[in-house]
Amino acid sequence: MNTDYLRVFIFLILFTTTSFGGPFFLKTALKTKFVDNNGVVFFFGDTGISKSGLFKTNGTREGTVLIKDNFSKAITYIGDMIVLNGLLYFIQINSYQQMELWESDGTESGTILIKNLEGFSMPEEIINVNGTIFFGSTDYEGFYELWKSNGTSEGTVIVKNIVPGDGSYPEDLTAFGDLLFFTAFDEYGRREIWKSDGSEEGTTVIKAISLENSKATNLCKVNNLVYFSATDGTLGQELWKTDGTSEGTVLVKDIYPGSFDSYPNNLTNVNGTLFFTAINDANGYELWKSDGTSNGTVLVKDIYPTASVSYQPQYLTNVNGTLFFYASNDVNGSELWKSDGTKAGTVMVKDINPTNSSIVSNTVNINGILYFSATNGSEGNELWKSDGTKDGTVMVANLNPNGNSYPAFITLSESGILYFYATDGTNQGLWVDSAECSERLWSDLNLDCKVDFKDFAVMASEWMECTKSSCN
Ligand SMILES: [Ca+2]
Ligand SMILES: [Ca+2]
Ligand SMILES: [Ca+2]
Ligand SMILES: [Ca+2]
Repeated sequence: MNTDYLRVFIFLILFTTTSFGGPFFLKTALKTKFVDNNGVVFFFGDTGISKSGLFKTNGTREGTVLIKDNFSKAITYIGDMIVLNGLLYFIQINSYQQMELWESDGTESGTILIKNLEGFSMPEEIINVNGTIFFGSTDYEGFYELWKSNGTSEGTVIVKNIVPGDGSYPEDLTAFGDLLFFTAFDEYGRREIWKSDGSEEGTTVIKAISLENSKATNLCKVNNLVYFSATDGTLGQELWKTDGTSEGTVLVKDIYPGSFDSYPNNLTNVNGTLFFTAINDANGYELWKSDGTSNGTVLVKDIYPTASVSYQPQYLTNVNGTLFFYASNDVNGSELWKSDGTKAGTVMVKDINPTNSSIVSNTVNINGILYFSATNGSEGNELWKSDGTKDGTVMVANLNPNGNSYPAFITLSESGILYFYATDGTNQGLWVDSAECSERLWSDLNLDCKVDFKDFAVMASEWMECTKSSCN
């Protein structure tokens, strides 16, 4: 037997007997979101000291490929990323502290700078409205305004200089059919609700709700309406709705009667019903729902049965028609709850941390299962999942046996592989959980659920990588 084959044989004998299940570490990565493009996931990985590059992965080590290195010699800040028509769009800050809009088709030559936007104010979000991407950016005077791009340099332009000589600071970007709804300051310093068709003349205030400042915020599209929080100057910050017309922009309900604010927040569409949190005198901060009418806007349940305590329910997430959220009662601390919209159907899923609160966050619906980060009080902040039952609410893995793994950016790719950011105490970056392998074989280096000669090729290439450069 050839000595190479003998080595492979020994290698396979050594490792096929050892296996473990659950997520595994794939690549050191920046703490930015993972964006799926038809089963291939884009992310920013580490390529050296203070250097990063754009990678793509299919969830295997051999399928994890550097697309383009060295966007910036300094630490790179990556803003929001979206995929549109098979192309990745992202904003990064270059080494001159200027924002740049980039596009990538997944190849190095196809990863191109669309436009240097020059300003430094990083937008929180890029959104797609019917094939046009919208984002906030600094204009040539250095003020933050609404921009759009069609993927070309000439087509990347300011939509409207809403407040010349100052910024309008667009926020709450929301797609509404062919239109963008958003909030922005007008020239009088009032934050109002706006709409835009992408043209300068087609970018207008929908309704100036208050002569002072309507403080419009928290937009959420449900069916053919956008709900939001605003004040008319008399009734305080309350729930409003709009169909995009001035006359169709009306108060839904004065939840905290009179000039007091109910501060509608966490607006979430659950299969056509709006859920949100609001405060009033009788109940404190609680879970509400609305069908768009005043009578149909009701408290779902007074979970913390005193008015004075204001633990606001958080992380409202639609999981195939069931609302999951994080809320506090007077017995269990803050824990995972679910609601079908009825009082009786609003229940704590599980007291995950029996001695304290479970610090639920990063909630996401993955094919009808809620994935989230939480702590049970003894094993640290780890990846959990829930099917809505007590027994079906379990820790996926204790990735960091000596502390917190802090899972974040939990993303399902179209190929059914779960990607997330976490640390096991040593390896910080991209972790993978593939549903395809019922159990993970330790020597399955290319992560195809089999141990064979392909794994030896991965081992050999990693060994060669390490001999030509300094691995430690
Ligand atoms: Ca009020
Ligand atoms: Ca209460
Ligand atoms: Ca608890
Ligand atoms: Ca742990």
